[in-house]
Amino acid sequence: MFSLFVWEAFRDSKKDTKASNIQSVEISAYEIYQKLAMAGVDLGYARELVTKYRESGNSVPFAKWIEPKIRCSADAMADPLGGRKIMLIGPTGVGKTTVIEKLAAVEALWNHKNVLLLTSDKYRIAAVYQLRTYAKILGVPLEVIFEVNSFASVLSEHADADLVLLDTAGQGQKESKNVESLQAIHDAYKPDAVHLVIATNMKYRDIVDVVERLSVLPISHMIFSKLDETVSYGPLFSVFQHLDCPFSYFTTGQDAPNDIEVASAERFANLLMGGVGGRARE
Ligand SMILES: Nc1nc2c(ncn2[C@@H]2O[C@H](COP(=O)(O)OP(=O)(O)OP(=O)(O)O)[C@@H](O)[C@H]2O)c(=O)[nH]1
Ligand SMILES: [Mg+2]
Repeated sequence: MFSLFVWEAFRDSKKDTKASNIQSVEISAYEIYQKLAMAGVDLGYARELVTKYRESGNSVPFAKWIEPKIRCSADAMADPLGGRKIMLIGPTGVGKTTVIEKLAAVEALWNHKNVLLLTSDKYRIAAVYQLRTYAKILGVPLEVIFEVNSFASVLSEHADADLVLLDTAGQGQKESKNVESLQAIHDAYKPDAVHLVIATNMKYRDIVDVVERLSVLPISHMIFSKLDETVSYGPLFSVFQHLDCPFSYFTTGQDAPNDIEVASAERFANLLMGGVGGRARE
């Protein structure tokens, strides 16, 4: 399949490429396409990228060329949190609560911020218990939001909080009611940033479906969790075709607070070209 594509895509280039360069250009384009395809990048998108890369003159390695196309908080020198009031949304089980725990630990312990934890995931007693235990260990307050109209009083009670992190219940694939209640929570909370958490081991079609359903909310950032649980990062990269907002964080394991890093394009480009997704510093 690949060789057929390579032949068709690069056949015409032979006409205007010096004979001595043909071999290396073709092999490199072939390898890049193959790596993108192996990583699970949407094939049409992979073809488009390789063609554009060739048109750019191949003056830098592909991984470097693609970096500016991967919008990440670390590269923009932007605050990855995106403000004071943060809201996390995403499908069930992707790691939202774990991200909240990691961010709370990093910001409270390392950056000495007054952190307030909120959760609107009131139905799952075990989930609230888990977050409450963690909040106690960190010595930060946790408030459970039972009604959307309690946001105003809770926020004014904790007006001294430098950072407010709101955890929400997971969104099942087919529950439109949940999206409506999430919207009501958003409107009452009025967050500065909405981070959509996507797990790297999700299927591309499911990611697109989640993005489409949850796009009724003003998603400002994407967090990619469970980088350690896959070797194909292409579906995540293809998300840029559907949602134009930066990656804020990557998570690389279950260990809080260690397994979280601010997203960088260099890291992601490396993963896309066959790197491994465990902790960056190991
Ligand atoms: N391997 C790995 N596991 C993770 C990572 N982040 C979270 N997990 C695990 O994924 C499972 C689900 O994590 P949660 O944080 O409860 O996920 P959630 O999105 O809050 O789930 P719901 O509230 O049920 O929607 C837990 O077992 C976590 O330890 C990660 O980066 N890597
Ligand atoms: Mg949770």
